[in-house]
Amino acid sequence: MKVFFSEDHRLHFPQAELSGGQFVTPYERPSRAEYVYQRLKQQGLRDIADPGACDMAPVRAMMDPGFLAFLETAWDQWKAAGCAGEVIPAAIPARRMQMARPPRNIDGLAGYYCLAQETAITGGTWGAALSSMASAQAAQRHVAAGARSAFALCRPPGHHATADMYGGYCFLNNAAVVAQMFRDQGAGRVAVLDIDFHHGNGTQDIFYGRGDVFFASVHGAPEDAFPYFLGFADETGAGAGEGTTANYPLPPGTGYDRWSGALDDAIARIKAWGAEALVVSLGVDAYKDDPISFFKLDSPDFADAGRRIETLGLPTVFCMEGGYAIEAVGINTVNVLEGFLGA
Ligand code: 6XA
Ligand code: ZN
Repeated sequence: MKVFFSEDHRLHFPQAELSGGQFVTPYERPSRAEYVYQRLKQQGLRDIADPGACDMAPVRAMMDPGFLAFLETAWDQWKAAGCAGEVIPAAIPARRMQMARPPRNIDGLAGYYCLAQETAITGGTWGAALSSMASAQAAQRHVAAGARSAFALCRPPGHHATADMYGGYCFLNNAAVVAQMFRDQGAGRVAVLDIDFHHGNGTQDIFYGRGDVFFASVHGAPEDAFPYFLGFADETGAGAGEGTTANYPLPPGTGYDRWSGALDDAIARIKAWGAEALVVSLGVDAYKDDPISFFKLDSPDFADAGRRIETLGLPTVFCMEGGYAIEAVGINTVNVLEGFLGA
């Protein structure tokens, strides 16, 4: 399986993440990607290429122009306003406030485009987000050219980002752009299968009203887990998209038996629906020792999950999402890929 990976992910490493009322070193840190990279090489997955530049056309076609301009200039605006630290807005529009008027003030503007305040923007964030997207796009092109599968070692991750909001460590939704690229190139029906511990609210939101992209997610129940406000089982799509969203929220302590039952159901739904290409949002934070999650998967379970995903028989792009048990992130991620490959 060919891997796409850009060293530019290192450009994004905020000093601070807001967690439990404290600023801590971000869980989403560069060493995560380094561990995956090392493990890939160790296991003989050595066909690793730099993706080159991000193609902005599919990004611009999907994302809100004001949001993209904000991400690109947020750091400079923040510095110009005399702010000393990293970009973390104080206020986010809440119930009954105006959503149609982006503020001029950069603190207000950041709040306008933010969905969760743990995620800081730095001078390197935009470049890293573009490099992450570039890896996803290169993986998609590789599969579109005939390969059965490819792995985009994306960092920062993407599945929480909507067309106009960042947060949950995500800025640009890599998986959503990959799905749309398959559609643009002629696939009639594309599925996104999100196995990250957290609900892929951004991907769901982008495709919620559409009948051509199926979104399935197995995740920590929103009553108990970030992103808290989306990912319930009764969210099934709207309008033309009715029936093309499938959520499997699961409670604290969920182990592989129950988790894999949900995965099997999601796979069956995708198969019955008739997807022609598959994008996997590959987070490994369902791992038992993940510091911010509450499922109980063990390392061999990830290989088994990869085997099950393979049974769909579809052209498949894997996009890296979360996973924070640093050393195990490499093992668990590569286990999914090896399971898929039947290794
Ligand atoms: C921050 C939780 C962010 C979760 C990020 C993640 N309070 N998403 O791993 O998949
Ligand atoms: Zn996650």
